[in-house]
Amino acid sequence: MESLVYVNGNFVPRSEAKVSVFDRGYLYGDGVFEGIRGYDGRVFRLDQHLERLYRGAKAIALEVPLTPEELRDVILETVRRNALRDCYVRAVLSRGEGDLGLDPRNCHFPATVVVIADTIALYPKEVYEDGLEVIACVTRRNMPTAIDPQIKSLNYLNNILARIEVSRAGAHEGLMLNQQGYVAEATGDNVFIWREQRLMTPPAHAGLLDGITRQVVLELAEEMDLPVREEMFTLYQVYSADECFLTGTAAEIVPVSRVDGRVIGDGKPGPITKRLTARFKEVTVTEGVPVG
Ligand code: PXG
Repeated sequence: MESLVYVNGNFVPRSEAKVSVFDRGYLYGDGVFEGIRGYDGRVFRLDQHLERLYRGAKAIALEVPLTPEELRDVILETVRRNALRDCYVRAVLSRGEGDLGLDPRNCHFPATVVVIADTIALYPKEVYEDGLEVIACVTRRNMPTAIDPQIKSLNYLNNILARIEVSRAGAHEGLMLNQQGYVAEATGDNVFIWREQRLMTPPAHAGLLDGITRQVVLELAEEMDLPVREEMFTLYQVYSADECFLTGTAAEIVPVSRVDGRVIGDGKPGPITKRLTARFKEVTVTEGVPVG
């Protein structure tokens, strides 16, 4: 059966789920989005995702026609109508349909609201056992003084350019450095290293998306009494780390086995990565908002 997609107030079959070619999301990447996961009939960290989405909308001066509570209900309803227990939800807000020209005042309709509930598998299953092959990308993370990476905007071209480098190198993922050359994040995930008995991840002001999975891992590390630092680090510190892993809603926690050909630790998921992954699995199936 075809999946149902929420488009501006209606649930329509996937093949009929369409927005105008005059939509500013399509014309200019003028909008924001979220990727959210459902586990065993519960939507994980739904309120944090909604907060980030509405903060991003505010930052780009996009007026959302639904309140966060209404959109929350729409997301849960979309999952329910598709009878999915494990899923990936994409919520997309674009400024809407209008005449050509950059000025948002050319926009005559309310913002476009789309909610898709589907499934996602970002990496092949083996990499969760064997680890990812990662490269450092030449494309830098865009500066916070341009589009702030905290805004999960529909402009992902910078990250897509980095992702093209990754595919051309035959790797699984890529690290993106900030303008100063410090490691910021991966193309669609955050990065952690375990080094000198400390867990480290770059701080949000390094110019990265403050990922919700990143926040969960920081909470779990604290709960497990692991020493944690949000601190800038260089590729040297990644190459010489004992463990490295990436985090993201789609990726979850995924071990890294090699970076630019350097084997991380013994090339297998390390004990800290494994412990965090095990705890992460527990919280994802127990703490989300029940779909009902
Ligand atoms: N950094 C970037 C640049 C991202 O886009 C993350 C980190 C992880 O954040 P969360 O909140 O998910 O822990 C993201 C997440 C997709 C897709 O296709 C989206 C992301 C990652 C991978 C795939 O929807 N964004």
